[in-house]
Amino acid sequence: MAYPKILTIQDISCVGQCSLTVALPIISACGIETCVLPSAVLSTHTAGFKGYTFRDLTEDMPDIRAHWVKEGIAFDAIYTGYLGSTKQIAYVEDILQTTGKENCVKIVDPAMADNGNLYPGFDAAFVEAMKGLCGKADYILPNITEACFLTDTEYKTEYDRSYIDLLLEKLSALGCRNIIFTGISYAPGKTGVVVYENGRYSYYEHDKLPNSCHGTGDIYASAFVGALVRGKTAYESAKIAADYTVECIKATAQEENHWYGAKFEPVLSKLIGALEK
Ligand code: PXL
Repeated sequence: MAYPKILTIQDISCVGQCSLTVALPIISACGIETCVLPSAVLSTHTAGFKGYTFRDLTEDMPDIRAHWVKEGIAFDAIYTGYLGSTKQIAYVEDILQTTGKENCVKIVDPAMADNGNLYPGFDAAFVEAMKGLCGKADYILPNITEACFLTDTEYKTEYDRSYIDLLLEKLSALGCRNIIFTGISYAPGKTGVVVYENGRYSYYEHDKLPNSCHGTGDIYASAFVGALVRGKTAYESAKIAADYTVECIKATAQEENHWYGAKFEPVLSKLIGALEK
């Protein structure tokens, strides 16, 4: 791709270092023109802040899509994250179908759950709709909780390879060809990412840091998308994104007042450096 143009659809959490405030700078830093479609505007993200505002932008989507189609605007890749409503998922499917160039790469991060629970505001109907969206993607990036909701499987914190294989099989049955399965830990002190491409399994393992930060799923997915659209393989992109996310968590360590997100900005140069290799 000469000068790729990507669309990312996810919320603006005005404060909180997640979603669009992470995806836009990270993908832009990868040298890619990044267009945005906000799914909702929140005063903060929903994980830890109380009393946040939530402006649902679902009903703006059809007109925005229609304008783009009229203008002949089309994207080389479309990457979706946190979406604002169940109804919106149908509009997003329409956007995937009508605003992607030929061979448009479709990446869906089913950002809806973590640590065994759905995020506030999501319900079974949202999960059902998300299963359909995942089936239309070239790549999905679930964590274990999201994989369990998408496949009606019991959530476990202790597991072995057979549990992960079962989840991969069930996710494939939704129609997802390539699965980037994040936060998979087979050994104490280690974690990693499974890259499952057309039934082929590979695994990139790295140290698990003692601290964890909110928003690292969005950092990971954005870096993965940036590397993939820059022409790296899925495995290389998964590795680059994992190494970058580790750097972001390290940069945030020992900061009690920075519990709401990860300091991804000071280490952006490391991501850019990895892309040049
Ligand atoms: O990082 C995922 C995310 C995105 N957007 C909003 C969220 C969350 C996770 O809690 O609340 C609004």
